[in-house]
Amino acid sequence: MPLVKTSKLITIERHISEEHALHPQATGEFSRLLRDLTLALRILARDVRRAGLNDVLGLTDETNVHGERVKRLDIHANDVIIRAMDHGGHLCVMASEESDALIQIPDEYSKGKYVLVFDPLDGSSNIDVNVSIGTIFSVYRRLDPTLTTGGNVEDCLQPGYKQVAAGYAMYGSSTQLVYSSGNGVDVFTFDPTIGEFLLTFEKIRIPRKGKIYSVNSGNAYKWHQGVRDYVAHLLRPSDDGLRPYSLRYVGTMVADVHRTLHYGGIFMYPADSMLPSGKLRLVYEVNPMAFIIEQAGGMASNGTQRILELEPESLHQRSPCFMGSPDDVREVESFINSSPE
Ligand code: P6P
Repeated sequence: MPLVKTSKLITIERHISEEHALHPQATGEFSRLLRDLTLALRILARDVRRAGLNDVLGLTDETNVHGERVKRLDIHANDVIIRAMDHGGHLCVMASEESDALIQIPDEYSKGKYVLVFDPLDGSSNIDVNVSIGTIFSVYRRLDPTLTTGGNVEDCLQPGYKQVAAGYAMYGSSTQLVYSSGNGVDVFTFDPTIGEFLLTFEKIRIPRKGKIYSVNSGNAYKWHQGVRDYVAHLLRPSDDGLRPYSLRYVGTMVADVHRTLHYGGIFMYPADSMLPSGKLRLVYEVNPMAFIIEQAGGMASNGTQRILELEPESLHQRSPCFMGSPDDVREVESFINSSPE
């Protein structure tokens, strides 16, 4: 699918302010929130790129809320985002994969009408082998905009369709920021020589159907029958040449979804007999990525329901996810729904 590569020389700040002009009732507070967030992403782009030289690698002796040993870069990324975002007066509360509890805005700082939830460094298991990792974020309005006090957990547990904006940074061969505030998906590439994110692709549209599926096949023996039947279907050659599909799996959600967004196909992390809700976290991984995929014309499902309509019940809850080209997601849903399990 030819990507709409733009010739315009536009920084993300200019782009956000132009989008802001589309919402005259907006106060500019949202634009300033995104400006602060891109500062944090610039810092993380620098630090991830230099991670090997900064001796920021290696394990800490800590584990996070999920019992996973936390790499020092995870903690650093979490701290950078919190410190960049907690004093701007735009947020009433934050939540992070790396923080067990809510992140309250310190008393000395004013509280705003937005909520930020994020995964500071997705794909941490790939940090040491220089495989792409990323930051995922999502912005909501607080439930009661008349309040000027700190937010609460309900502000962070809104269904994904209420997201005001979402996106991710991918720290790979270059650092790219993929972002949507509900007006389509735009891609910005970081130019470290000038310290700016420059608009690279405008209003990306995902292909209706792809030829790539992305899943950890090592879990196949634990999948529900419908998912096993679907993958077996993808691998059976068809007369029209549309099958077999190719398997591509990085093991960093940001990288696998980024490829799916550009090339089409499907990314999956299904539930299985060991993980009945899958592995990926609904609030700060699955919902923001589902928002991006839908804004690009794709679909995102938990196998039976639209991801963005799920009502989160806890900060760190997990959700099965099937996201990507609409024809591919519909096909896996049909296999799941017609399976006896
Ligand atoms: P598995 C990385 O640890 C992560 O949270 C996601 O970025 C990625 O999609 C998934 O887990 C990979 O999990 O079980 O395939 O290693």
